[in-house]
Amino acid sequence: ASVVISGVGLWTPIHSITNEELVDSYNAWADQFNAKNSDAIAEGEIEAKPLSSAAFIEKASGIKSRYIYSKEGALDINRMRPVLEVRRDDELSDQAEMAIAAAKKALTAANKNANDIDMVIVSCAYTQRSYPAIAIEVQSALGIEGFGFDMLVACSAATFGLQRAVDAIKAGSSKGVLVINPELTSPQVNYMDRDSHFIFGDVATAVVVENSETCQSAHSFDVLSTKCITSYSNNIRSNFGYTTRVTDQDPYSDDMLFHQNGRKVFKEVCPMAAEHIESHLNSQGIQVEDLKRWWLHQANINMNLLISKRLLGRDATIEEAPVVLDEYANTASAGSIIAFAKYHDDLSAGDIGVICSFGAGYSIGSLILRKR
Ligand code: CO8
Repeated sequence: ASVVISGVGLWTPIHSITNEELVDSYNAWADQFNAKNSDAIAEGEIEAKPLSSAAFIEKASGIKSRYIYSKEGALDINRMRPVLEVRRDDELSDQAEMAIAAAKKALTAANKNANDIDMVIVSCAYTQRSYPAIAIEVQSALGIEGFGFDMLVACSAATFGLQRAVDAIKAGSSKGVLVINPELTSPQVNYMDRDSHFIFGDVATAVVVENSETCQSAHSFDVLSTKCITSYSNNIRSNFGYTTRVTDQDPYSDDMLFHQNGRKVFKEVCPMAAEHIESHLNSQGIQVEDLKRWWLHQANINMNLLISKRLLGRDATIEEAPVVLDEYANTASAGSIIAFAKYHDDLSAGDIGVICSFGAGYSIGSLILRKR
């Protein structure tokens, strides 16, 4: 018996924002800011806001568009953040709703129902509240008996959650696990910061992990190995948290939202990720050349090209390392799972692929999979 991934689900919001729409809104906001503050800018007391450009965004990141859970307000230059309605305690939370939509698709793909699952992990970059866990809300809504809990590991939340699931199946303590990544990133995006306003999108992904003996899926993968690593860095950070109210900090300040030193992240994380993938493969007696598919974290096209080139000595083809960030942008931990969801059913039995995430923390997580 082995541990298998037997189903994957992808839920995509209906609303999207193109680079052009985003840049038009940001530039109109920046013009308004600069006009309002023209005296202080002339005096050198305030820095003028520089303009953004769709051409820069596509060239620097590979992103052309992003999905957004609630488009209302995000492009309004007098608001610059999405509007979410407050939901009552007896209504489904936004993240649970996203999670359930992806989970149902994963269960269908795995040919499973709620009775086959006894552990629910909601793992993502943010949860919209501390308790009760979103995972327990999802568990209840889906009618699953067992337990659920939330995990936060920024961009590596999906792979780290999957490692927990694989270990639980391996240990025999669970019969079936749902790992769900409802990435509602837009509330934390600073739409007034040209360096980062384009980076993130909203999405939800879900994966079913079980024992090969119970697997009834048309497209399943043996999990040959998992590997997680973290190394502390302040280069990607958000300071908003439950103590913000009592530290009397401004919840709207740049410091409270996603911010990063993008250049440093790029330089430091690429070699770390390449080394991680290579040493993980080699520990299993697998060579980089043996890989049929790289389902990489989707943060930046140039980053993915660099990582695969470092290992292969040439550019990976789009078939080898599929890209979804042109359409989805960076969806925190869900990126590599979106790539997996969209590009796995063409592989043949015995083909090997790797899912690898890298990001804030720093955190890197990988799973080596073999098509059954
Ligand atoms: N339009 C025009 N010009 C711009 C813009 C813009 N929008 N933005 C920046 N510029 C300018 C810069 O100001 C700079 O100007 P100058 O040379 O005069 O200083 C110039 O363009 C070049 O800027 P950069 O050097 O910053 O440009 P890069 O080529 O490095 O590209 C990137 C910037 C795209 C950010 C790139 O560095 C990158 O992708 N780095 C990797 C970052 C990364 O992967 N981060 C991971 C973060 S995600 C994560 O871990 C999950 C966190 C949790 C989720 C959070 C959800 C909200």
